Amino acid sequence: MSGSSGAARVASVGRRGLLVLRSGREEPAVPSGSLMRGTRPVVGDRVLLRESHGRLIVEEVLPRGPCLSRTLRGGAKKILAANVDRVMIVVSVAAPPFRRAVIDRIAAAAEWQRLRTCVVLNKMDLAGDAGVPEAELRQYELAGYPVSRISCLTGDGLEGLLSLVRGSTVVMAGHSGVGKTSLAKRLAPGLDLRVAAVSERSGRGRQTTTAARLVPLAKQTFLVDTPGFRVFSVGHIPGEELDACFPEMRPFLGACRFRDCLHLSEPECAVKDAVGRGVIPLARYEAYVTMMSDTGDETGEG
Ligand SMILES: Nc1nc2c(ncn2[C@@H]2O[C@H](COP(=O)(O)OP(=O)(O)OP(=O)(O)O)[C@@H](O)[C@H]2O)c(=O)[nH]1
Ligand SMILES: [Mg+2]
Ligand SMILES: [Zn+2]
Repeated sequence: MSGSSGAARVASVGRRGLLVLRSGREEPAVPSGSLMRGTRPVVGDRVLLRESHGRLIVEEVLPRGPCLSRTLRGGAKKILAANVDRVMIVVSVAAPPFRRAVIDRIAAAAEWQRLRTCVVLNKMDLAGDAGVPEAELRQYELAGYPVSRISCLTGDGLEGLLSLVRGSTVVMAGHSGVGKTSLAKRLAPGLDLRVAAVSERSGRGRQTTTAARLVPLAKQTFLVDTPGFRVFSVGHIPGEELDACFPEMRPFLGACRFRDCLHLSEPECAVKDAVGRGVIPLARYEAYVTMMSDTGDETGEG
């Protein structure tokens, strides 16, 4: 028996097949032969299914909306999730320590796709010892990124987060061990996902999540849990488009002496002038300069 079985969303992609989400239920499916030669499905894709001999076959990947991507070693672009509305950048107060570079990078990748972005600072229960990087977080708030301070351990701040994501597909991204999967489990209790302690020796996460997964939270609300990484390269963003991926720089674009100014060493640069006057935070400009020489994820972690 075979027949048309309608539409679904890709929940996860494995080596041999994938899981699709249909009416809130996860079911195994395999890509059709012709699909294997064309667009490979990624998490979040909307797909058309056919049922054949009791198996679900993915016939077609529907045209993609906005995606969050990063660049791998060698320069290939990897899509973390497709058809997303929002990006949630997850960082932690401690264990692993707060690192701001990842925020600059993921935010730029999100801006490039015009995705709404927020920052989630997890492990607030550890703030007593580690302190909260308030000055840095303020810079992101001024750039237009709401910051939520939460603890997956105590549950603090989680209610507000749920109201922020309602009605959208949100992809979480951040270093290994910051608590992305813990957050997914908190927001979707009963979910069968693995969480593991951060290595005491290295202070790093253990890369517990190995593949992205689309988790239904409520009607029309989805959360994508993704594997942690060491480096989030934005080598796929063309150099001349990176300035527009920094909201603080946008008011000054077009005001430089040279129309094709990249705001590096050119004279009479309106962006560098604004940095000098303290209008654009120096750390954000430095992040821009570093990212201008991105080629790919140096560690090669997929
Ligand atoms: N103290 C504290 N620990 C937390 C909190 N949230 C998560 N953890 C712990 O942090 C460790 C890593 O959590 P995960 O949820 O696996 O982190 P992840 O970001 O999914 O990591 P990867 O899958 O490797 O990318 C686990 O031991 C969690 O129990 C929190 O709010 N406070
Ligand atoms: Mg995880
Ligand atoms: Zn300039």
